[in-house]
Amino acid sequence: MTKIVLITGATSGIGKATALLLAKNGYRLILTGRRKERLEELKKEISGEICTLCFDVTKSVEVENALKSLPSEWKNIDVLINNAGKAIGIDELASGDITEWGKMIDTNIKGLLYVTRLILPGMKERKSGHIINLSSIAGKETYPGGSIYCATKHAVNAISDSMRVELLPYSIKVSTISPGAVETEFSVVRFRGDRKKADNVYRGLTPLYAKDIAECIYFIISRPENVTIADIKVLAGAQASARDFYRKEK
Ligand code: 8X3
Repeated sequence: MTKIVLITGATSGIGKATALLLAKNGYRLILTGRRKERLEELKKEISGEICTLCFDVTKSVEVENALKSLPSEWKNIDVLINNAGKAIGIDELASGDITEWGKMIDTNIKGLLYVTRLILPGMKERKSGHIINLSSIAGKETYPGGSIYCATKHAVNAISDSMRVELLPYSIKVSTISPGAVETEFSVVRFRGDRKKADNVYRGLTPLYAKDIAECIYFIISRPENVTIADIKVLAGAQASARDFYRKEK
């Protein structure tokens, strides 16, 4: 039977690239995001069986109402890809903005929890399912100016590792993917819209692209039943850690 995959944050970057690749490979997709117009555009762009749901992962009531509104033929979600996430700012803790901290914590940790909590009961009942949580190299390392973002991604790993044990008796797999430097809107958001600063992150090197991560996600979810990919750490070719890059300056 064709699997149903729900992707959060599907309207851009890794979420969108994953939606395009999975649609091509015949999955039925529930694409979710905050921006209704972008969801509508995406639906037109993708051929295949698509259902869209507009909600903000940080608002638990919105998440609950949206998931409850799914038509019965879309309710049995086989794969959940918790992709929605962001970094805002690269400030040292002493000068950090409390509102921005809240947005990162609410999206990257609470949002993932709100969505997962509502999808798990069905998976447990059916004794099958797969959760893929988007972590980051920032979930394995830390760097100056990254305290809150790194903390949220370390939390994603802790939640994923705990869930993997809790869900063993239900044959529900839990995977994380930990990308390094991927060129998406991520850096533009991190630098609060300053494209020059965002471009500087990838200066002198070829970064990862969203489709590279989408391919890893497709690999993770298409393994046979006897294989669980617990985590994939994927770096750009010219990257050795969160802070080590080999840049070819012009
Ligand atoms: C994004 C990777 O290195 O900018 O998750 O934190 S990094």
